[in-house]
Amino acid sequence: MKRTTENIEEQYEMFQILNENGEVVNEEAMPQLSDEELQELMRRMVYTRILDQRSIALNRQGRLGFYAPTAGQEASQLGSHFALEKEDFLLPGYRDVPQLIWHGLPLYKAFLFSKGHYVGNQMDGVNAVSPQIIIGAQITQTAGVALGMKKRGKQNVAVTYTGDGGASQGDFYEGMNFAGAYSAPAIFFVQNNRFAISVPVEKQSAAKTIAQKAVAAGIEGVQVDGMDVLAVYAATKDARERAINGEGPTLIETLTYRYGPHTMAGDDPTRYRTEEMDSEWEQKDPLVRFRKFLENKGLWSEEKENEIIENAKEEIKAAIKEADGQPKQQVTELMELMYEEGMDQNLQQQYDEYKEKESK
Ligand SMILES: Cc1ncc(C[n+]2csc(CCOP(=O)(O)OP(=O)(O)O)c2C)c(N)n1
Ligand SMILES: [Mg+2]
Repeated sequence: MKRTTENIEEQYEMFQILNENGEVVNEEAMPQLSDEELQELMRRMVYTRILDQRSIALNRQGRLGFYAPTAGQEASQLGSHFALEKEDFLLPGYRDVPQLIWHGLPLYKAFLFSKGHYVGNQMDGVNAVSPQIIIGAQITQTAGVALGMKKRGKQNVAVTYTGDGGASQGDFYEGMNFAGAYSAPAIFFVQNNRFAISVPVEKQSAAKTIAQKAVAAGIEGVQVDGMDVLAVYAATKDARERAINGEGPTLIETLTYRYGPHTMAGDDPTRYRTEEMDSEWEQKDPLVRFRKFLENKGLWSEEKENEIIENAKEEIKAAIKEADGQPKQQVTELMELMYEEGMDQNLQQQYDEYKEKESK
């Protein structure tokens, strides 16, 4: 018997363009981006880092509800999103609010999502569904959305984001397999931040890379340095082009790290991560690396960055104020949103009771 899994990971060597010192190590893969586009990428990463810091503080003050920190994952989240078009459809996970914001979701709505308000789940005019909490559920949905796009002859892709934990779910295999079978224009984006809450990726799977899981579905798979915004952008751009050309879906695995806790609901990462591991990953920071690259090209300054930070703080302040000003949601509103018609007797009774209470 020939052994087929031996050394398979060698085919999925990590794709990188910028090393940890911000030096270009893969000139031929360098994406065609203008100076303005490069600066815009950095602006989005700086803005998102501030948004993360402010969201954590607001959560601690009790002004936000559910929040999953993003610092460390900016290159994976924003580099990939930068390769997409407005008409592409996003199916994010709970940590992927930044991509939704850059896809057009107003900031105050992102805050309302965090507060559990239904308005924060209404994606009017944004080609996306609200962030999925059920691990892996968005992956099969993505196959469906992508197939729909193909049947309608649209030149667009459906992109889903999940984590290493999501790649350990059954839905992950079903979704990729289905999309592969129909050559649907989908991108399955896995941010491998090494942990599913406290469970290390090594304990989730015997596969040495997540990218190689594409093999069984007969689709392309690539492992990318998730702290290198240019590599993530280039890999996503390539996947998008192939999908639109009818060449089928791609699985993109980014190697990344989440500096903060899993969510703000009491997770203590010191129980499952070492200080050495944290500092090893901080050396790879996506903002530090890209800042060096831009500075060497004369495209970045401290002054410019401070301006972005101040502007972000102002916008965040205004957005949280707007979210706070949203009328409190009513139970009956939630029921009306679920049922246009056909509430059963039991629900109708509850509806009437709440309607009565709310009118007082
Ligand atoms: C089907 C399902 N099982 C379990 C959970 C509980 N849960 C919430 S987040 C999480 C870990 C997910 O890890 P990963 O996919 O790596 O994403 P990350 O949080 O690291 O970004 C789990 C198990 C859930 N939400 N849904
Ligand atoms: Mg994870």
